[in-house]
Amino acid sequence: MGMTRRSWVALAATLAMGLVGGQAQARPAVVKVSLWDRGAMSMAMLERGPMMGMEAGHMPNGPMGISVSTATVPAGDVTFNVTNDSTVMEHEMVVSPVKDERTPLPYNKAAQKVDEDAAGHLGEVAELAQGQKGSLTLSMKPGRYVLYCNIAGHYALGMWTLLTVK
Ligand SMILES: [Cu+2]
Repeated sequence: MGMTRRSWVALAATLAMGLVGGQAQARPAVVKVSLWDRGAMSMAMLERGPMMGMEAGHMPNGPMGISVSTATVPAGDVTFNVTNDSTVMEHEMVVSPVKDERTPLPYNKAAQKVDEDAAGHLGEVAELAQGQKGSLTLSMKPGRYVLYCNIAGHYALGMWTLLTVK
């Protein structure tokens, strides 16, 4: 039974290093990302409703969206495990930095897409068919980021969410 005094000391040292050594974390933080929609009629909302882009100042509540397992992750390597949970259409996930949540992302109205180059494109899991999965790992600095789907019309229909890196 029982641990020796020596092993208790070793255990305590390991725990202390775990608490202090946040930067030395070996594994990337993981964010599970679900891309979803409310079915084939979701796109019909585009002509009817207001644009539900980021500048609205609140989280979107549209016919399609992006859900994350955590909205805050530690700085360093972050892995996004993305699933397109739609049964009817393609989605994707693009990552861009956010300076101010109330400033609209650069948007091309004719194309109905965020201007990824102007917004600052950090990485993406592009064009997943329904049911498909994809993964992306980024080295992330502290700050705010937006995850969005940039298939035409989807951002405006509320397909985005915010992520904080601390
Ligand atoms: Cu989409």
